[in-house]
Amino acid sequence: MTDDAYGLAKQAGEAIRSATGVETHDVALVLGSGWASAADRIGTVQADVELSSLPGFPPPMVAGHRNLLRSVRAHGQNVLVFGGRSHLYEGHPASTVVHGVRSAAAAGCRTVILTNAAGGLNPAWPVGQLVLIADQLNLSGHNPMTGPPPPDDLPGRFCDLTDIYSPRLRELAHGIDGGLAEGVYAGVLGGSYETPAEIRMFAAMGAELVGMSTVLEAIAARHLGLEVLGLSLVTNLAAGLSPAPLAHDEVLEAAQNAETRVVDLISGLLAATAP
Ligand code: 8IG
Repeated sequence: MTDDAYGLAKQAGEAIRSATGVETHDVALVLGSGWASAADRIGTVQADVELSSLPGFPPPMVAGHRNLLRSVRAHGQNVLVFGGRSHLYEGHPASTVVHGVRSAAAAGCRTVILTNAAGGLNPAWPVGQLVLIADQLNLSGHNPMTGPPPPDDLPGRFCDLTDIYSPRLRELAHGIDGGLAEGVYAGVLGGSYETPAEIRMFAAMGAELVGMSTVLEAIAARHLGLEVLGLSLVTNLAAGLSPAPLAHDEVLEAAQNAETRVVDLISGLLAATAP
């Protein structure tokens, strides 16, 4: 990634317009692990683009859907679906991690839905629990707003993170799915999972979810004035919390159960936010 991260995102935004043939996208949807199949069912595919063919996106670590950028028409909106994302633990700088969100903004998006799989710290949540991110702890040691200031046509050097996760979108989401929980997401650098002592520390700090993504993207999105919704699927209890290892079929059942709800939730949100 060059020093000119904003310029590169602008180029990628242009490349998205020409590669998809869609002049303006409205909503970006970033898929975390376990979220891929849901996204195939939210609307009509308009175009598929290889993510790594666009300016600023790194070559794929593994081949497959995670390298796919898909333009979907759903509920009167043009949705830009990112099949995968870059993580700090892969060795990417913060500017690369948030490049998708900035490119989506440059392609016209005013809303971003960030999804992830996460460890759960709330003992009341079973595996398969869907959780709206209410707020976050950026414990990654990185921030996408370090480095050269944004160009003059973009918002300035600092940005307010009060209501980083849109209260309006959370309210809409609760109205669509009454079974959604809410919690604070702790975003860590990763590589390793946590020790039980670290999980006790995060719990004392107010975290109910822990994962290795999302927090930098949410900061970059808010900076550019996007409305952000964060959704976590609890796929494991955080270290030290699980009394007994889960049976594999319980996990599969939980994931399957979540899939239909995820499609309904995202479809409902797209319908509710349509212009
Ligand atoms: I899925 O327990 C998933 N991602 N740091 N800790 C961290 N990331 C995660 C976890 C977890 N589960």
